[in-house]
Amino acid sequence: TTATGRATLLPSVRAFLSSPERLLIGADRVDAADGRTFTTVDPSTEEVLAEVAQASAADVDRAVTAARTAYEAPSPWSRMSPRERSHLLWRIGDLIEAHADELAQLEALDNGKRVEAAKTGDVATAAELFRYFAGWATKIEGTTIPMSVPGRSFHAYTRREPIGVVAAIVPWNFPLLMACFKIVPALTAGNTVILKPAEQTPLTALRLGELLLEAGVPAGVVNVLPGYGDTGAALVEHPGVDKVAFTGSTEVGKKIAAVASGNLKKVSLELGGKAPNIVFADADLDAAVAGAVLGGYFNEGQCCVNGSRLYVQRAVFDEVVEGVAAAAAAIRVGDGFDPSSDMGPLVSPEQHHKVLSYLRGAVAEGAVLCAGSAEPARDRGYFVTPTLLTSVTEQMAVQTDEIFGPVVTAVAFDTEDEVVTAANNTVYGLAAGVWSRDIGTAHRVGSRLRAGTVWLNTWHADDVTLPRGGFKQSGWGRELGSFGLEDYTELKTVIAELR
Ligand code: TXE
Repeated sequence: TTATGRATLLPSVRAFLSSPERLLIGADRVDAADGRTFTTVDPSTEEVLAEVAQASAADVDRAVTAARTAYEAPSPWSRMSPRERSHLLWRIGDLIEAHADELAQLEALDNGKRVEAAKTGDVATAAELFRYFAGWATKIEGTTIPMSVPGRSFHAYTRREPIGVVAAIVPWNFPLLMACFKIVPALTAGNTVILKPAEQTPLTALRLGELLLEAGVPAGVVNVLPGYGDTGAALVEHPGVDKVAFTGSTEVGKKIAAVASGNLKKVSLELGGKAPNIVFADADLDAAVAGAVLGGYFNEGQCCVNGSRLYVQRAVFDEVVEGVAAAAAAIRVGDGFDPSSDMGPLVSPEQHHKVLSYLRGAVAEGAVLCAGSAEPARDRGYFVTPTLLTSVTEQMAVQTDEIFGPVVTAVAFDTEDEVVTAANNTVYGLAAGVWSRDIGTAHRVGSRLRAGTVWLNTWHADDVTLPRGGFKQSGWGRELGSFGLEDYTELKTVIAELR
């Protein structure tokens, strides 16, 4: 393990980085069965942070056995009462909060995001998720349902039972938080979990696994298997996995759905997006500009619900574009550990290359860069400046594809019908937004947009209480809130004849 040279690193982070990053199976940190490892890199410095055990199909087998044993009666987990589970979940929330600085530093090192953003966003929300779902553990209820069979008498009711072993396959943009999006409702409902973090960002998942054991989660209830796509694929194929919960690209989501069509395990998918952000001329333009900036560049643009397509009514187009361009130009790009940075690097060389290629392609096709540049922002590290493109057509790749970087396109529109058609002209349907002072316009347009989340006069406003997920090719199922919990249960109908 190569520790990084940063002066502000906590001793606990240094200690974690200097110990071998092994798999977590049952209660044990173990090497991969075939001894393979991979490295994870600091996106600001391109330095190797750690060498991490790389799980193969043999390790997936071991983890499935551990998760299955932990699940099946009479295991401690299967015997734990809802109230005990509730208390345990709350304790984990407290433990995450107690380790907030450490987790935030690890996240910032591995992903590149600002330490402060990781602490107040990712880590704080992760802790809150445990607390919110702690309340649900004692409230997973069924219903009694009347039956009408002439001359006979019945008592029929439903039960919500855990599904079994859940494979959680997560991406690198919010590594800890996306892991918790899946682990928390899974545990609340009584499942066991095998977590496969993204190859770019395995560190906080491994640290979380340790904290869960420390909080009292029984061995085998959560296992952590770092690795690449083949590790994820082995989980999807494994007959001992009952459900796959995935967040990532639409491309991989389709592969997972195809494999699951063979073994019919339950699948929930949270996939890509290309959210339209619609500004009407009667909007509060200062708020709309601020919302477009937050919606466009939050998390270095690496967020599935970012408002990457800005549509502005023609009368205010120039004013809004100038406002967003000025704000984008003022964003200071730099190391996530430097308190003066507003935006860190992208996560990986692949993502850096992808984003710059889209920008160069758009410029070659005639798009105009009003802010930012299609060149790397620095010689070292995967930095890109926040960009705003105009003179974009609906056919350009920069307008149709999910880019996942700080890239916003701005297009002018005249009528409501025209903009609704353009906004919905995408395979994605994750998020959308409308800015207007007319509540009729805002709610009417909101109802016409085909997206799982619609923001009216705001962007990125969110809570762990609210379901989220995608229409169209943005996914299957919903996460968080009570709706999200349902996706981690099987519904059983029990019919008793009263003789
Ligand atoms: O995603 P992948 P990548 C989008 C975004 C980004 C693009 C590519 O546009 O630029 O996807 O990113 C695991 N079976 N999003 O390549 O490959 C993989 O190891 C099972 C949007 O990083 O989808 C990782 O753990 N698992 C998104 C996870 O899937 C497989 C967030 C996601 O990686 C697998 C991330 C397979 N065959 C990227 N192949 C969002 N919705 O927020 C890979 N994986």
